[in-house]
Amino acid sequence: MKIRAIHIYAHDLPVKNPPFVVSSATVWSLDSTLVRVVAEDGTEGWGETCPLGGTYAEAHAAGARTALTAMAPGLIGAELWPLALHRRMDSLLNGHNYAKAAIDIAAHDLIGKRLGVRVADLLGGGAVERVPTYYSTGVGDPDDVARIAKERKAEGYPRLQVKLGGRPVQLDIETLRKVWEVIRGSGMRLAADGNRGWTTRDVLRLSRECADIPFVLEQPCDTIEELARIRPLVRQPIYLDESGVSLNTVITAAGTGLVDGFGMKVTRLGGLMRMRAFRDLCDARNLPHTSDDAYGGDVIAAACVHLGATIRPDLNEGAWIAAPLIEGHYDPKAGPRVEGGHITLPEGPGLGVTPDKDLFGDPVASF
Ligand code: 0XW
Ligand code: MG
Repeated sequence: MKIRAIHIYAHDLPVKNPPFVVSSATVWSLDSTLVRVVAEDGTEGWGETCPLGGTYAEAHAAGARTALTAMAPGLIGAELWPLALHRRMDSLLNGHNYAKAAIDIAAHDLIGKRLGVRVADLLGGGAVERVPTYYSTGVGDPDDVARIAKERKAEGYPRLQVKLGGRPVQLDIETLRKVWEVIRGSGMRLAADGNRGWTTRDVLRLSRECADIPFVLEQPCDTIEELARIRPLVRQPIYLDESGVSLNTVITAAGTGLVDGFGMKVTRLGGLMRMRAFRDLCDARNLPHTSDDAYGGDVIAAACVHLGATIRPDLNEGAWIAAPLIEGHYDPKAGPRVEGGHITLPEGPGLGVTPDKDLFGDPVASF
């Protein structure tokens, strides 16, 4: 199975009820990059990568397209099997996992379509059909966030992630306390995501003043060193998100006991092949984790859901997709959607979604 052609597209994704605010970024619309990979026999696979603006992570939308354009000529005629493909991509460009992820996802989609199996089965199987997700509130006024928490609890979400940070920490403490009043006793799990935005001083205060609330602290500070500093001083479990930039970092974080779990992004690790290895490492160390991406449409959402369906259920913190924040779908019929706090695994083969390519206009580059 070899690659015959690669088409690269740019697509603007406006945020529903903008802006979406996290401590490290405020976004009104997102610049997504899609790839359509065509095999020798004409079978097609889709991939997508969509950074959350320019400041959330070391990922740049136009940079993804430039990296893909640089690699694409060297990928024509390349083997589609993921390991061979990653080795070829690594021989063409160092790093840039978030760009390589789009090709990796398209390869999984294409192989699944060729073989007539779902991506979840390519990733090892054992998939649940109803995949848990979680709701991410955005940084907001404490009463507004508490109202959102109440609504999502009523909808059946098993987990809530409250975005905090980037403002006086007493507002974050007030938000967390108001949310807890609303969800207490419901069984809804709670994460406080600082998105790198707190100083160690602020985390220590928030941890102390919310000591009676069961929640996990997600990526509270910017650096691994700051996380190591607060680690023995807080009572709450710590999850690594933005700093988990590679399997190597994940192995160190898990192996040194730096964290109790992960918020993980498929594109940050370089796609589904690496995400599968990450899932298995977490399984070996009994570390809970998510299967997310920063943003993006139906293609990246389907990739997150397929991987999310295969996570050991007691470790599954949910597959996050941006669908609740986006108007419309690339695939109006099969595009993943959230219902009752869960996402139905798309039916195969491949990712189980067929984007309407007319939505994306002409490719920005074709090889
Ligand atoms: C909730 N997410 C997975 C989506 C947002 O883009 C940020 C992210 C996170 O957990 O940091
Ligand atoms: Mg996070």
